[in-house]
Amino acid sequence: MPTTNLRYDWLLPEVIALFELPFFDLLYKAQSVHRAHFDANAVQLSTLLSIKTGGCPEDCKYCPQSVHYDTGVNTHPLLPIKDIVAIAVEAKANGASRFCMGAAWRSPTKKQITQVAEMISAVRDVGLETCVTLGMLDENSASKLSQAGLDYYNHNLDTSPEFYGEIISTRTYQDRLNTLKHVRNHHIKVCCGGIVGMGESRNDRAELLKQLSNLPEHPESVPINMLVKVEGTPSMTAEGISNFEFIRTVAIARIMMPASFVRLSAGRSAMSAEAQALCIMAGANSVFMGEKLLTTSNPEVDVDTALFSELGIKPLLDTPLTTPVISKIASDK
Ligand code: SAM
Ligand code: DTB
Ligand code: SF4
Repeated sequence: MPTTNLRYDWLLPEVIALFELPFFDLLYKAQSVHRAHFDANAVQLSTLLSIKTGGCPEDCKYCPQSVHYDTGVNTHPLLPIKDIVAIAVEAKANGASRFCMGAAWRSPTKKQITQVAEMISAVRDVGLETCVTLGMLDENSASKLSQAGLDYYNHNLDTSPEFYGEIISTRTYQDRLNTLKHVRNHHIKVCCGGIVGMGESRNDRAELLKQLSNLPEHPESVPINMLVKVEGTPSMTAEGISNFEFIRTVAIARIMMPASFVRLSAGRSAMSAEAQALCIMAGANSVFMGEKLLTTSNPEVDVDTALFSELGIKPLLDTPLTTPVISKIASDK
């Protein structure tokens, strides 16, 4: 069992120094940390479903679901529970261990929380872990979701506090931190990360990672999203980052939050198999499996299965080495 002392006191210059390491020194460091905490040949698989799409009143500049931008997204109200269960059953058959449901809301109403609570119970009955991302939560909503048996709540910090105002004006960084606090208070695991490639600087990426790792507890799951550029969103014209810079960001997330699952999240469709393999080598050990994220595309299941098979990677049930590892080989199914 690793005897890691998790750190919550990272300073920005230390994070910048990691970014400035020679690429292979950084990868070696990240792989070493990864191997000390996880099976380096196993990746946790989550499946994502948009249960309510579009029409969101927030103005996140990257998001195709905001009402502020004309993106032609196919909007729909909350899906019926039977449709959700059918998709969850298929996700399980494809090897997913967690089912994540996203709704384009600023903050769910009491009625919406009751509806989502029923969905959580139904998906748990399928035998999957549950994660939802519904926007801002107050204490009461977090409590209701916890009672329904929710495993994870996804709510991202997205970027640094300094760059944040360039991306979102309808809610503050502090609003996000408050939601994370409410989720923690009700013992729901936290899934919290960000997006890169939105025109932010390396300092902003470093500051995002510093904010995440200096939270009172590290998020159990840290999604690192590469911006998916969607026509009609203001971020369409943002200056992106190279795959190497993305891989560095993943590696540093692994080093700073050694016991957390780091998810190679949005953006895989535009990445080569080799770039994805380097992300996994750098310590990414979770992906979204299934051909769609919320509204944009993700690699086909067959393509992912072939890639994981080529790399000798097994699907992992969400269990770090600190407790007995149970990995499931897809071919056992
Ligand atoms: N409305 C909820 C919220 O913002 O908390 C939940 C859904 S929202 C789509 C979840 C996360 O998806 C965002 O915080 C952002 O990090 C990520 N995301 C949204 N659009 C994206 C895009 N075009 N590219 C990459 N990541 C994106
Ligand atoms: C997260 O950090 N990434 C996922 C999930 N949490 C909900 C969402 C990615 C969305 C990509 C754009 C889209 O498909 O609409
Ligand atoms: Fe709404 Fe979430 Fe999209 Fe922001 S990221 S516009 S809150 S759905």
